[in-house]
Amino acid sequence: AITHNLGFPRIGAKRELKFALESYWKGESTLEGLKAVGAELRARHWQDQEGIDLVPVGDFAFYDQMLDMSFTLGNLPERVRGLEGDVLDNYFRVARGRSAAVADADAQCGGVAAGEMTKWFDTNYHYIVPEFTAETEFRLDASRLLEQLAEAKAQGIQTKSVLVGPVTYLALGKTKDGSDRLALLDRLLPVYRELLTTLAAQGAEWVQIDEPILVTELDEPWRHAFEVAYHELKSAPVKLLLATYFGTLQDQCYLAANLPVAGLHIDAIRGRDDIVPLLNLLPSNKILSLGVINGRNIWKTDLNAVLDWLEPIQQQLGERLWIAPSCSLLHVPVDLTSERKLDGEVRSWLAFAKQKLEELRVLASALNQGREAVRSELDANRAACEARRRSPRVNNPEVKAAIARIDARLGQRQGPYAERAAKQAERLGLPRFPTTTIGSFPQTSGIRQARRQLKAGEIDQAAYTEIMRTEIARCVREQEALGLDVFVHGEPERNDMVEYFGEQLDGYAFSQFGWVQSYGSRCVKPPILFGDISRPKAMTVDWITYAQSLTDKPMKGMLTGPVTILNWSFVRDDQSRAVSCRQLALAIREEVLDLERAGVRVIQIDEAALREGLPLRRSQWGEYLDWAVECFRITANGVADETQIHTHMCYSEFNDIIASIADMDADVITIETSRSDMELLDAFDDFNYPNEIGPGVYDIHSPNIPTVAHMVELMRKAAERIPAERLWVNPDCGLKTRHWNEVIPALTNMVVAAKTLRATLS
Ligand code: THG
Ligand code: ZN
Repeated sequence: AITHNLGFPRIGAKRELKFALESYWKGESTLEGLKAVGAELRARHWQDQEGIDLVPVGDFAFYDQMLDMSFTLGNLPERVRGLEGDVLDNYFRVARGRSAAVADADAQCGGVAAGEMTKWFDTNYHYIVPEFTAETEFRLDASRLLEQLAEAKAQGIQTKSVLVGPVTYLALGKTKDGSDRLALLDRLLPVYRELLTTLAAQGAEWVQIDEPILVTELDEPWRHAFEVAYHELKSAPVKLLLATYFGTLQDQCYLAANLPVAGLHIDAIRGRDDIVPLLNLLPSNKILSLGVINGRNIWKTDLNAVLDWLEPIQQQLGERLWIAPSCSLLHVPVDLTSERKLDGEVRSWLAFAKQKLEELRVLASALNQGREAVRSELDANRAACEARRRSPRVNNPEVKAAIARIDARLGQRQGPYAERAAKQAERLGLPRFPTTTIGSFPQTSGIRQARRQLKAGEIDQAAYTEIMRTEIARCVREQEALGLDVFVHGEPERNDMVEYFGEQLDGYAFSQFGWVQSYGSRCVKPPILFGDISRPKAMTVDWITYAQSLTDKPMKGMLTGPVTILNWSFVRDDQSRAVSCRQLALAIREEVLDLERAGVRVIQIDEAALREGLPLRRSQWGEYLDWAVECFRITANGVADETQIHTHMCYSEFNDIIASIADMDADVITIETSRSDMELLDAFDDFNYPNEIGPGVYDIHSPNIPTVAHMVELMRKAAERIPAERLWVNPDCGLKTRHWNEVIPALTNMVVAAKTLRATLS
């Protein structure tokens, strides 16, 4: 079997690309310097993939691979055409808004609006959405791909150029004028063909053309687009490997198997069920590439188990079998050997990008030369997998017993919303249109410095706690001065809302360098959920009770919900997500009850990523939402009627899941609506949302200070749909990425807006 890779992480094992980008954006380094870092990283990453037969070229991007494709296809938004500077500066204008050399690492506009960013399938990676109008024309700029191909060849690499395919490119874009983007296919295909011809002329033999949209439910016009596209491209003088990943082809197997391309790659982890039908359907001249190494998690592959099912396929396909990771390795950290502090036992179960490619080489040797050729590697792998299965660190009988005891009562509040609301009103004594914030206040450089010093051992835990308490006191003081109604402690002690809880739960491990690109230069370090989850001790109670001791206003307890923790972690592959989520739900529930016992009257449980976890296929949404909502209810609903439960969701385009959100039965939900001028509240026209809601009126993603008039206007729109007595006034997300000098005037205006509403709308 031939081995290949679909893509390698580009951020760098020590996040070199991130630091080079941010330095360039701050004006502290030159464009040449940045380009040199890019070239170095490409060269190093090709080196890192040594021993793989076909290595991806063109998977590197300075910001995003979809944006790269837009530039390759000459599809630049009108607003950046003809601006001066290097192409790369224009590229950053689309990626981040404004010009490239503005001294603020935060992505904000000033003149040029940034392209919209959205999630790449069900990953935590975000791409820049291609923009179309009925007039969009495409024009080839192959320079990036040609340069990188030349670089790779000079390095002696056996290449496979990587592109986003035409149908996925169109499907993931948006038209700005309501026209049909599929109508652009005829204009797009000649440019793709020219691109393939150009690559061939420079010696490209294989081109990987990514069409992950094939694992989603496609209607007839989009299926037809695949036929049209690949018949048009078949005459190009290259061999095309059509790559799908992240799911199953199901009833699109026949379509995928019969497109006129040289080979088909499928995700053999998530799309295992497609293999048998494909083996029957695939024409006998085609390559079948099986993605047998999971590109979405950090576990060692059970190599012996894979060989057990792969060997018969190898018998059948012979030379036509290729093997690879399931998808691009963009979604996993680079190198396990960078880790210095990981617990040795957990470490022995893990594989990051480089280790995954090593596994691929072992599999290929076993297939090509027989298992004996790699006996010691296979034995070591078997021992590691068995140790993991049996480890008492993974299996906690008490947690398993608690899961078995879960029943519906656990997720049921004592009284219905109306009764709770009355009791809470009496206890909290809030005005109409109560004001609050979502949880975090600015993460100042002082806070980040203290965290660095603690990690480096320059200050001790007591000194760190003292600095954080000082920050909390500052947040309380500012909120008093602003006149907000429900306070938060500001979360100075938290790095990331998921990592923070992962670090405190048993069953979680965390890495030092396990960064994964989230968008542009921004990364997350997902904690590793490896075992049954339990909470050794209270996690937030001391911070919140300290904050509450400084004020008479109600202080919100602030937690991340189980679904969000799950969706932003590397999770177990040895039990279902639903079971892992229930374990998290029970652990966070204990924290909720501890907060309540400590006298905390309002508890917010964020489910920022609940919507993000939706399966790619709508047919599976119901099942996911059932357990996701159940888990939230287990976490939240054990409290007395007098305790007010809040939740918060980001990117709340949730018209289609509004009933599930109502089922969560939180007393108050705060959502992101400000950017869409309350359009999101359209969902409430057809659905009578029963509880309280805070439609964000301050767009925290922008440095602009919202005016009183604007916020009053937004709330008036909201009041047309939701009774005024159930409305809250708040920003649309946490304030940790903003500066105090933005936050204070914005919140001052927000409080005035609430007072205006009380005076005029009551
Ligand atoms: N946490 C996690 N996942 C997320 C988000 C999050 N996914 C979706 C969304 N939010 C992505 N947004 C961001 C925003 C900012 C950063 C990362 C993802 C960010 N990261 C720092 C960086 O790259 O410098 C690293 C911060 C750190 O030191 O921990 O700024 O909120 N899990
Ligand atoms: Zn948010």
